[in-house]
Amino acid sequence: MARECVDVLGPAGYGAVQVSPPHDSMSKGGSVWWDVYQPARYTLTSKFGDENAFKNMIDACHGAGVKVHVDAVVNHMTGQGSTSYGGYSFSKYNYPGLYSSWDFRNSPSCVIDDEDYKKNGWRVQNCELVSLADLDTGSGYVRDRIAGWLNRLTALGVDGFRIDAAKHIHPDDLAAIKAKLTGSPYLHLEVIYGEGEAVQPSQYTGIGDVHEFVFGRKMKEQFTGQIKWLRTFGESWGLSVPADRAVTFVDNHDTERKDASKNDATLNYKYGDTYKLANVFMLAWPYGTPRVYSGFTWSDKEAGPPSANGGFVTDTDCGNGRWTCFHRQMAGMAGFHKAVAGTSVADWYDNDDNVIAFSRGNKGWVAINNGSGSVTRTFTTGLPAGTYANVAGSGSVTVGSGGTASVTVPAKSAVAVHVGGGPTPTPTATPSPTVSPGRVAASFNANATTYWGQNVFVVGDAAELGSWNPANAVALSAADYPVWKATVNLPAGRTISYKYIKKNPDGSVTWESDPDRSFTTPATGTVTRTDTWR
Ligand code: LM2
Ligand code: CA
Repeated sequence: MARECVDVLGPAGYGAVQVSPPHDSMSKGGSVWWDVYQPARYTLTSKFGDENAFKNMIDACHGAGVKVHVDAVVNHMTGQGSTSYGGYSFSKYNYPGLYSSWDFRNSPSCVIDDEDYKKNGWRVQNCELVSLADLDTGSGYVRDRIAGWLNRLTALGVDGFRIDAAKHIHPDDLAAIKAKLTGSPYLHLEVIYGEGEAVQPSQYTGIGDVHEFVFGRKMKEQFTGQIKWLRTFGESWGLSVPADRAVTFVDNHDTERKDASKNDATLNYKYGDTYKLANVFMLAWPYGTPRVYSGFTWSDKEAGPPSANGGFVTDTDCGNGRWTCFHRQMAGMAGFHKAVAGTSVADWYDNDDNVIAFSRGNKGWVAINNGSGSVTRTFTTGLPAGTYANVAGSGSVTVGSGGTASVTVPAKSAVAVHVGGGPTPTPTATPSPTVSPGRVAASFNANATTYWGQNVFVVGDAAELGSWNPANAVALSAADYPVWKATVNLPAGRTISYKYIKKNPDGSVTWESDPDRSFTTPATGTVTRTDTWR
C-alpha cells in the first residue's frame, strides 16, 4: 500500500485508500480471507504486518496526498478459533486483558435469524451476526475500549473509518462511541439496505456517511441490460441514501462473492469490460462519494489473498495476475472525478440502446459504449477547444471551437476527457531532442513482444515520464521492433524510477512486474537504458 500510494494512488488523484482490518485477528492460517473479520485484540499485529509497517504506510500515503481509512470491526469479536496472527490466545467470550464474558450480550446469547431483519430490529442489533460474539455496545466499558482503539489509530495518522456491521450496532451506541473520538475522522457506515427491514440507512445518516448498497445492484442491472436508462439515475431510482451522504461502489469484498443469481449480487472483476464501464460511470456521474474496489483474484470464494507460511499476506504484485489491481485501471478516472467536482451533467446523448455520453459542466466529457459495435459520431462535449487525453483508455480527443468532437468509441469501451488532462503523446518516434542546461537525453530501449494493437510506453516518477500516470506515459516507437525506443529529456543528476507499460487495444494497461526500475541520470551528456520487458 505504501508503494502504491506513492506510485499510483497519489499521482492519479485518489483521495483516500481504505485498508483491510488491521487489528490482530483470529487466524485460519491463510486458508480463508474472512478470519480478519474476527478481531482478537486491538493491536496492529495482523496478517498484513505490524505497527511499524502500518505507520510507514500511513506516512507514505500522506506524503503522496492520500488519506488512509481503516476497516473498523467493532460490533463483535470472534466466533471460532483460539489463536491470533499475533500469537495471542482467546476464546469466544474471553479476551485476556480486554473483554470477558460480561462484555457480551450472551446471557442468554441468540443468533440473528433471516426473518429478524424484517421483524425484529432489536435482535438484529443485539443477537450474534453469524455467531460472532456480540459486544455490549451499550456498556461504558466497551465503548471506551472501542473508542480507545480507534483513537490509537487516529494518533498514528488514520483519517477515517469504515464501520463494519454498523447496522448491527444501535445508532445511539454508535453515536456515543463517536462522541468519544478524538479529532474528527471521516466515518462511513456499512448499513446494508433491505426493503421493508426494521433497521434502515436513514437511522444512521446523522452519524456519518452510509454505504449505498442499492447502487451496485442497479449498476449490475443496467450494465447487463441497456444503459440508456441511466439518463435519470439518482435518488428517484429508489436509492437508500441521499447523494450527499452516500458512499457508492460497484462491488465490495462481500458482494463480489455473492452468487450471480442472488438479488444482492453485483458485478465483479470477472465481468471484465462490463465491470470496468460500470466503474467509469460511477466515477463520472455525480452521486455520493465513489469507492473503487481492488482485491485479489479468486475462484474459490473462501480463498485468502496470496500469502506466505502461516497466512501472512505477501506484498502485492500487480504483474502476477493474483491481484486485480483494478484501481490502476481506474487511475485516469480518479483524476476525472476530481477534475469535474461540483459540475452538473449536461449534453446527454444516447443511441436508445447501450451507448451514452454526457458532459460535466465545461470540465469533462465521457462516452460509454456498453454495446457490441463500435460507434463514431460528432458529439457535443461542452469543453473548450483543444486536445485531451482519453483517461479511460488510450488515444486522444480533439475538441473544435464549437465544443464538438468527432470520436470513435469502440465496443465495450469508454472515452473520458477532462480539462487538465493533457494530450497523449503521439505514438511515433520523437526526433533527437535538443538538450537544455540541467537536462540530459535519456534513451529507453525496451525489448518487448506485443500483439497487434498493443503499444509500449515508459512511465515513471519524473514529470517527463508522466508522474506514474499511464495516461501521461511516453510512447515508444516500434520502428526497430521488438526493441521499442524513445528518447526523453530528463533532469540531470536525479534518481529516476520507471517501468514499461503496454497499452492494450481495449484501453487497459498492462504493467511490468515489480520492482520498479531505477537509475541516476548523469550530470551532463546522454544515457541509454537497455531493458527487456518483464
Ligand atoms: C461484515 N459486514 O457487516 C463484513 O463486511 C463481512 O465480510 C463479515 O463476514 C461480517 N460483516 C462480519 O464482520 C465475513 C464472512 C463470513 C465470516 C465472517 C467472520 O462473510 O462468512 O463468518 O466474516 O469471519 C465465518 C464463517 C461462518 C461462521 C463465522 C463465525 O463463514 O460460517 O458462523 O465465521 O465463526 C458460524
Ligand atoms: Ca451488535
